[in-house]
Amino acid sequence: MKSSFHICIVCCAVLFSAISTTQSASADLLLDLRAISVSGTDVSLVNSKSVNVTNSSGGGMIDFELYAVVNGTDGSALNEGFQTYTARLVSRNTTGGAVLGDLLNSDSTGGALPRGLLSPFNSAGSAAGALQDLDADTDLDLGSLNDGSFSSWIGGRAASMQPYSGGGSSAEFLLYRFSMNLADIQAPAIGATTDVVVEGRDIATAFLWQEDGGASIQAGASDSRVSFSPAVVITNVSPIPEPSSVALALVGSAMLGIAIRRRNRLAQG
Ligand SMILES: [Ca+2]
Ligand SMILES: [Ca+2]
Ligand SMILES: [Ca+2]
Repeated sequence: MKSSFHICIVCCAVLFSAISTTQSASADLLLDLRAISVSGTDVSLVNSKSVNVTNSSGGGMIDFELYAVVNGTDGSALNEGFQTYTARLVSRNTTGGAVLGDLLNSDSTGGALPRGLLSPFNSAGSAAGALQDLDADTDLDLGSLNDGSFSSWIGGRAASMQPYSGGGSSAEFLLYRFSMNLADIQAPAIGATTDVVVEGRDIATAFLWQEDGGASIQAGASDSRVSFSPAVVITNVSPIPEPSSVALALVGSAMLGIAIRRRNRLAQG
């Protein structure tokens, strides 16, 4: 009797854990920030979440895109939709990092791709966001810290709910493009990092989307159905040897190997 009661408790625990796992797997809305390209000799793109820089006075540029990724639960991405977001973008110095650079949301400072609000999330009432220093580290970020007012935030909205029509297993909507202008890269320590992050306005009307063809969902940044991607991490790395000097070193060690083998053969002969 005691053991069957125990088994029952275990079964309930397993069932409960299975249910919780299923619920947390429905990711709902993710605001995903990705580094897409870099320019300048002291900047390299590792992947969409990682950029390496070396100390220099040469500068460089990192280009970013902001996506909304909507995940319903019925296995089809084609009945997901997206309409509205209100967000800010900040470069924050962490773990000793101090890679400073103003964010840019217009095309006036060069670069191949258009920056700012991207169609169709640029209809009436949208705003590209104010350039201002949100974290007191002297470089310019984008948006606002004030949940109480729409002023200065990046706010993009489409005229109507936009159904997803692309391929892939999750619905991804390209919202916004911006760059970070690394005018003078002075990161103090090897391994120090600076995080570029997306954050949202915490007001119930900040985000508007649709899942599985259902009713529109409206929520703010702190709602459990809204999440934000990990930061794009800019890391100060040691200067990497020039490819030509690496090649020279390889040729040198190969020739040394040949010389040793020849000497050994002569000694044996
Ligand atoms: Ca910064
Ligand atoms: Ca700043
Ligand atoms: Ca779906």
